[in-house]
Amino acid sequence: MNGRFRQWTIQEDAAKMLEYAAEQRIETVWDRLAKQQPLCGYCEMGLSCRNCTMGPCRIDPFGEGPQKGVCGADADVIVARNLGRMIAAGASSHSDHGRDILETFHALAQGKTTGYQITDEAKLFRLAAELGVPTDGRPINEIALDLAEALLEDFGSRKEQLGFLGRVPEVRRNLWKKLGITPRGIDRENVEMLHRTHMGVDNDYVNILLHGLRTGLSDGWGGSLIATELSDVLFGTPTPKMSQINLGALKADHVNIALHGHNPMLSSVIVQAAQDPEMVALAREKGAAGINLVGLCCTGNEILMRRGVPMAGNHLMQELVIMTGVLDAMVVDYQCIMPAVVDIARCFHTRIITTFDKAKFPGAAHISFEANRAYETGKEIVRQAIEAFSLRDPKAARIPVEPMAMMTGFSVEAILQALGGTPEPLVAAIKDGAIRGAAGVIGCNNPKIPQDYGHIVLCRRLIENDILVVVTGCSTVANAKAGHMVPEAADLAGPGLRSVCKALGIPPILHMGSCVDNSRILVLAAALANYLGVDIDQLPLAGAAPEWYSEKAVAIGAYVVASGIFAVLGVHPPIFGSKNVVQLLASDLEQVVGAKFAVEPDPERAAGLIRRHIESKRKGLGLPFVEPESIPMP
Ligand code: SF4
Ligand code: MSK
Repeated sequence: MNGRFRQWTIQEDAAKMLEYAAEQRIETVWDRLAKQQPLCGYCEMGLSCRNCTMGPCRIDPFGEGPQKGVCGADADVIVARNLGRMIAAGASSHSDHGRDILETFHALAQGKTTGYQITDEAKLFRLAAELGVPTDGRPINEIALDLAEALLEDFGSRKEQLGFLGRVPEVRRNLWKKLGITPRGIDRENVEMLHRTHMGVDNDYVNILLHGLRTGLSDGWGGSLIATELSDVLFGTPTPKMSQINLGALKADHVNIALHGHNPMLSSVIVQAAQDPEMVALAREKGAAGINLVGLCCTGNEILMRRGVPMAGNHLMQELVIMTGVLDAMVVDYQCIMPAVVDIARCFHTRIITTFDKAKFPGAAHISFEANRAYETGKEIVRQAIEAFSLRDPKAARIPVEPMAMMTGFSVEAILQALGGTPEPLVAAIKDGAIRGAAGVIGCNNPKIPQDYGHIVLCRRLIENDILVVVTGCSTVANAKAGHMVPEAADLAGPGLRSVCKALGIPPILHMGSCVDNSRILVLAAALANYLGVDIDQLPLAGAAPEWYSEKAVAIGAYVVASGIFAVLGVHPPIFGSKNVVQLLASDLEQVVGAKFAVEPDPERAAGLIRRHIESKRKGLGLPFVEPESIPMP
C-alpha cells in the first residue's frame, strides 16, 4: 500500500481507490482536511463563541489575552454552551429522524401510504401494552393509530416524562428525578438547550451540562428509541443472517444503487421496488444482469440488519464508492452525506438523488419522498438508476477487492432468542468470568484518524480480553472488513468468550444496527440491570466511540453516561479550553450519575481503560475480578 495512504486508511479497498483519486486528481475528504491545516485552536478547545453579534469572541487559553467575551462569559460558560449546542444538534438529528418514522407510521395507521405494512405485529402489541393502549378485540389499525398518537405526545411538552422510561431501572429514574434531568418532551429538551445557551440565560456551566445530559436522554430514551422500535414494527425486527461487506459488494454487470444516510423509510421501499418484475425486466432490457443494492453509513445498517443488503462502506467510503465507475445512483436521505459527493459524481456517470425536502443538495436530482406514494417514488428512483447504467463506460469499472462475509441482525430480541429466551446464560457467563463484561463500540470515521484503525484495534483487544462487543453505525463496517463479524472470529477472542460464541454459533462482535439503534444497547443494559435488580452503573459495561466526528455522537455520549455507562472517546471533544468542564465530565460526573467520560486517542490504551473499568465493576458486584490497577496499560 502506498505509504501516503497508510496514514489515511488501513483498508485495502479504500487505499486502492485513493491511489486512483490521486492519479486522476480527484479531491477527497483527506485532501480537504490537509488544506484546512492548521485548524483553529480556539475552536478546537471550545473557546470561541459566535452566539451573538457583540462578538464573535474568543478566550486566550494561555491567560495573556482576553479571558471574557464581550458579554462577560468566561471559558467555562463558553465551552459548556458550545457543548450543550452540540448535544442539542445531535439529539435533534436523531429525534427528527424518529419523528419522520413516526409520522409515516401514523399515516399508515390511517391507510394513507403505499409500500408500507405492519411487519412485526407482536412488537406492535408489546409497545401498545407498554404505553397503555388497549388492544383486546381492536382492529390493528386502531391500535397503531392510538400508539402513534401516544408517541407523538412524547415530542411535545405536556408530559412529565417520556413514554418508554418504564424500561429504565427504578433506582436510576429516581436519580434522574432528584437531579432534575428526567427527559420530559423530546422537542422540549432541545428547545430548552437552545434557550439556555442564548446570551444571558444559563451562566452556570454545571447547570448547562446537566441539561445537556437531559437533552441526550431525550434522544436515547426518546427520539432514537422511537425510531428503532417503530422501524422494527414497520420493516421487521432484525434476526441473524449472513451478508457481505466492502466495495466488492458492487457488481460490474448489474445496475448498482447505493442507499446512503440514516432513514430506512424510503430505502426499505427501494429494496422492494428493485425486485419489482417491471424494474428487473427494464434493467435486463438495458443490458444489465440485474439490480444490485448496497448500503452506506446507517441507511446501509438499517437494510443490512433487516434485509441482509450488503454494505459498500462506512463514512469515509462515500466518495470512494463513486470512483469505482460502476455506481449508477447514490440515493441519499439525510445525515453524514458529504456535500462533496455531488462534485465527485460529476466526474462519473453516477446520479446523486436526494429524497427529503429537508436535505437538498445543489447539483443533485431531487425526488421528493411522500409516504402516500412511497412505492411509486421507489420505482421512479430505480428507473433513474437504470437510465444512468445505460451511460456507464464499461471500461472504467474498477472494483478493487472481493467482498468479505459478515453476520448481522442482533436486535435485543434476537440476542435473547440466541440465548434461549432469557438473559440467564449471558448473566451466568459474566458471573463466572468467562465473559468479563460487554462494551458498545459505536460511531463514525474521522479523517484525523487512519480510517478504521481505532475501531479495529480497540475491538480486537476487547474480545481478546473476553469482553463481548456490540457495534453499531460505522464501527460495523470497520469490524466486518477486519473479519471480526463471522462466527469463525470466535477464534480471535479470549478463551472464555470464544467458548460462549462457539456454543452459540455467533461472532464475538455483534451487529446491533444503526446510530439510532444505540437505543437497543440501552434497552439491553436496562434489561440486564432489571434482571439482576441493580442499577445500570453497577454493571461491567462500557461504551466507546474511537473515531467519532458527529454532533450525534456527542448526544449519544451524553445519554450513555447519564444512563450510567462509562464512555471513552477517541477524538478530542472541544472542551479542553475549560479545566472545570473537563474536571466535571472526566471525573466529578461519576459522583453524580455513576459514570464519566474519558478521552483516549490510542485504541490500545482505550482497551486497557475499559478492561480496568470492567474489572472494577465486577469487584463492586462481588464477582471474581482481577485487581484493576494490576492490569497493565499499554
Ligand atoms: Fe461574545 Fe458573549 Fe456574544 Fe458569545 S454571547 S459572541 S461570548 S458577547
Ligand atoms: S453513519 S453518525 S458517520 S456512525 Fe450513522 Fe457513521 Fe457516525 Fe454517521
